[in-house]
Amino acid sequence: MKILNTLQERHQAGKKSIAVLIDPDKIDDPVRLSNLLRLANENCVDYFFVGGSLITTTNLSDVVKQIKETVSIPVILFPGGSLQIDSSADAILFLSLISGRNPDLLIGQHVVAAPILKNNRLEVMPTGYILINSGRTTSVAYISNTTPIPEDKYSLAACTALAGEMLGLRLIYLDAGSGAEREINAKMINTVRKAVDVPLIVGGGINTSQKAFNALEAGADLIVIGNALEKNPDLLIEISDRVYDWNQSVEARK
Ligand code: 1GP
Repeated sequence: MKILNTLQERHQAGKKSIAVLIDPDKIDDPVRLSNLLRLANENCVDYFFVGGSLITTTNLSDVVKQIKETVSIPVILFPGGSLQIDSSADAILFLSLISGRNPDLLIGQHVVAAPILKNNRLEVMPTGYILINSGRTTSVAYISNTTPIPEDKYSLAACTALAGEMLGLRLIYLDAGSGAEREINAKMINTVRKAVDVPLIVGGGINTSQKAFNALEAGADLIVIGNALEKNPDLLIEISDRVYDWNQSVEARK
């Protein structure tokens, strides 16, 4: 089954998922990556996101290859630009940065990437990407040359997501940016959740299991954890326990 369909089914059933974000730039040691892969595998992580807003190294393919050779968890590219395409992954978030007004990231890069994607087997997942202000300027805000939506402008974010859904985007990704000072607040997640029917991805600054739980409770379908695992890989155990408990309680209510 396609990943998009799985996410839609899980969303409709009220079940939650976890993605671990791997930024190839931060993987300087294959041993560290294999430890993270083992931990992810043992803790029922649903997806790997691979990418970053600025990749300065050339090891994207090596990272994807190592994941594919080690575990059967699907790899979804989370590209910072049209150069970050690797056909050995399973899928790609085809991101349109709809919170910004940078035409290159709304449609320009997509025109360059489309013929490449047409000719390979990656599942293309059309995604409305919405940046929310989270304190100090994040790499993604700087590199994308866009202004994130202020964190208390709930209806602005909701209307942005709604417009994305009406344009046919199949996922909405609310991102505070990697290593964000503040994660996206529950009211913001909940307001956007109520505005759209598509699955909602939430990430940026989730560095405790309580923050992960808050995001799930507010309506996130898939939470993305990256930075925090660099310092504390065992956080994944705590977060996956909470997601497991959540999904068990959904099963028990059936
Ligand atoms: C960033 O949403 C992702 O785009 C994950 O953020 O690295 O802060 O977990 P963190």
